[in-house]
Amino acid sequence: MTNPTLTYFDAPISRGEECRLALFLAGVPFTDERLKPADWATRRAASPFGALPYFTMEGHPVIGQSNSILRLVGRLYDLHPSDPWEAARHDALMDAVEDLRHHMGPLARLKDEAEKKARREEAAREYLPTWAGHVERAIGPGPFVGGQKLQVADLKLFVVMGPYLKGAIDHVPTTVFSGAPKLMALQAAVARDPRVVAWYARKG
Ligand SMILES: N[C@@H](CCC(=O)N[C@@H](CS)C(=O)NCC(=O)O)C(=O)O
Repeated sequence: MTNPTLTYFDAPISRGEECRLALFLAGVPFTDERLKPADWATRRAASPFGALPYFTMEGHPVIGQSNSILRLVGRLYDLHPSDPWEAARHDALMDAVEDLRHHMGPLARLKDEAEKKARREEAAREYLPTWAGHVERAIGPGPFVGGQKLQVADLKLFVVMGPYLKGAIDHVPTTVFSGAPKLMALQAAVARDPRVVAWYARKG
């Protein structure tokens, strides 16, 4: 049996990185397939949903959609709740991360720099703090979504927050989520998990 493969762009970010982290934390040996843009152009048509990431395991259909991959890995390797209601609470937070990406992604692609600045500043005042407030109320006692256990929903929240906290999103201050202390604590708890530290040390 060959190792499963996670296919994504050659970048330590976003939907692909959260799936890689989930597989690494699960202790699953996997092929970390990283595509260059030119490779993607030739692979897109054959990929599920015409998008990355996707997950390939011998004997099973290819799985697309980051949240479906995370739920699958979580169920297979005990990183997602088995109770349906608790799982739905985690799923809702993972869907909320996708909401954020769908709101902010188009702003990154704006060609007019003045418009991009204005729209991102507006998001920093309104959308992002409001989003963080909703997530904050859904987290529970913490530090993780499921209490003491780090699971795939935590990885997704951790990955989406990274570029904002590093100041990589121009015109959005690094304090944009500071009004959500439980969310900030969750991000910090994931960052210091020894397996997460090991993943980033391994990547150099
Ligand atoms: N709903 C999908 C969205 C996938 C998506 O938009 N992926 C982006 C990368 S993060 C992509 O494939 N972009 C390249 C393209 O659309 O050609 C998911 O959660 O996986």
